[in-house]
Amino acid sequence: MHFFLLCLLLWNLTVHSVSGQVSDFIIEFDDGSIVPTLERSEFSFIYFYSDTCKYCAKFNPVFDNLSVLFNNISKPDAFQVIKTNARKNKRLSELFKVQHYPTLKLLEYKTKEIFTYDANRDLTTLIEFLEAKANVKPNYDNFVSPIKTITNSTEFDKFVQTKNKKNKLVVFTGGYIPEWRDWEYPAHFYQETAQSSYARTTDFALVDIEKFTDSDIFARYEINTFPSMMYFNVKNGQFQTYHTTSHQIKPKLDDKEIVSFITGQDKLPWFKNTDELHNFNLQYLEYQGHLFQRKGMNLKQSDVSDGNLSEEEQYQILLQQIEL
Ligand SMILES: *[C@@H]1O[C@H](CO)[C@@H](O)[C@H](O)[C@H]1NC(C)=O
Ligand SMILES: *[C@@H]1O[C@H](CO)[C@@H](O)[C@H](O)[C@H]1NC(C)=O
Ligand SMILES: *[C@@H]1O[C@H](CO)[C@@H](O)[C@H](O)[C@H]1NC(C)=O
Ligand SMILES: CC(=O)N[C@H]1CO[C@H](CO)[C@@H](O)[C@@H]1O
Repeated sequence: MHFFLLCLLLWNLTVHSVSGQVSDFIIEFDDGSIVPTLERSEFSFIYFYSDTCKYCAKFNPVFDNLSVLFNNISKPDAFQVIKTNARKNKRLSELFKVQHYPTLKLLEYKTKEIFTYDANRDLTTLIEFLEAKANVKPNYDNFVSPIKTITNSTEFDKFVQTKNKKNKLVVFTGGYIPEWRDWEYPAHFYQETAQSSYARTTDFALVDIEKFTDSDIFARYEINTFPSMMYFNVKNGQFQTYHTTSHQIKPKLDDKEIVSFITGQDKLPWFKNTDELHNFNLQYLEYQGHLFQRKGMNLKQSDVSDGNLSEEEQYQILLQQIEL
């Protein structure tokens, strides 16, 4: 009996801490609650959806993010993001002449002015629209990112050594790299990857190199190109590196690269310790590694002419030299 109660209690706690969060911000109304819902906000951004529409399914995560960023903000009577199942609740959709789903409309309650939103349904464009039309700003404090931000080497060691049955991915990047400028955004590809099914096996972290306070891990793991990443296996402590040094020529670091890295599709070597990593890197340094630093990919740009060889040609030469 006691055991059963304990299980029930734990189950409740788990359910609340995991899935309670986003739903706290979602406001849904039906035909019976149109007036009280609409009258409490100066502006309402209304999402008309149906259960079976494909584009609604695609838009739902964006709507969730939007609700997290805008609902329950410091002036709750100024603006709200709300939704209604328009197939089941026809009163408002008939009034608003909604013919297909998803339909998004912004209502100004006092003036009864209605804007139909027909631009891209991505978060960035939506936020710009709402800032311009309803004069509201997203509240990023509402969004709880699963990505840990690491600012010093002590924190880094603590993170990678956390024993919780999950591997650890750390991305090293900086705000000066365009694709990483808005990584804190809920819809950034890194945030999405960290919230995807890979979250079951991997903990995600980020080192913003412009805010890092020491250089220990950069020296220890020979990290000198950005963006780059490392992956730590929780079971045996071994790790892999991705583009952390200039000989690992990679064009970019996006969600596809992250996924193929953590799923082992890249077939990169595992290192047991930093000596192994150092020896691995050494074989490249002995050969003309400086020739293989390429503009735009490394922190330091090489001033040595590359003789106009393509990236692939240079890499092939490099591989041949190593085999000698
Ligand atoms: C929304 O605001 C109310 C009142 O300030 C507060 O009690 C509630 O916890 C808030 N909800 C969320 C999800 O922040
Ligand atoms: C590292 O960062 C953590 C979190 O910001 C901080 O508590 C800690 O004091 C820092 N340690 C050092 C050695 O700077
Ligand atoms: C190499 O590139 C430079 C500048 O882009 C060009 O002037 C030169 O003719 C090229 N050399 C060869 C061998 O293609
Ligand atoms: C609260 C939140 O951030 N929700 C969603 C944001 O968008 C991503 C992907 O689009 C979803 O995975 C999140 O659940």
